[in-house]
Amino acid sequence: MEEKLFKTAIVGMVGRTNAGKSSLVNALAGEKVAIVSAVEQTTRNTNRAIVEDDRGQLVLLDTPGLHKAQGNLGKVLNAIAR
Ligand SMILES: Nc1nc2c(ncn2[C@@H]2O[C@H](COP(=O)(O)OP(=O)(O)O)[C@@H](O)[C@H]2O)c(=O)[nH]1
Ligand SMILES: [Mg+2]
Repeated sequence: MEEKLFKTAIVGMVGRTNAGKSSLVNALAGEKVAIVSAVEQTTRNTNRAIVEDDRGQLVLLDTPGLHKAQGNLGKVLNAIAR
């Protein structure tokens, strides 16, 4: 029996707010899986997108990103990203 190597990687998107993380995830996925917005802190949970081709698989985790938390929403979003 032939054994085939399956490559997979998990990629965390942890750039600053409004850096274009969700836009990149959507572009790589080829469809809209994450909300893109000029309003900061629109991504409030960790969206997952899976991109596959014959080289392997990427699991993209789009997070709210890390930022200097001001108030409770910011703290919760940082915790989700971490
Ligand atoms: N000029 C420019 N704007 C971008 C680019 N990528 C995303 N944006 C815009 O930047 C804003 C924030 O994008 P988003 O993907 O939501 O950023 P996130 O907060 O890091 O997820 C949106 O208004 C996007 O349309 C880019 O490559 N160039
Ligand atoms: Mg986002």
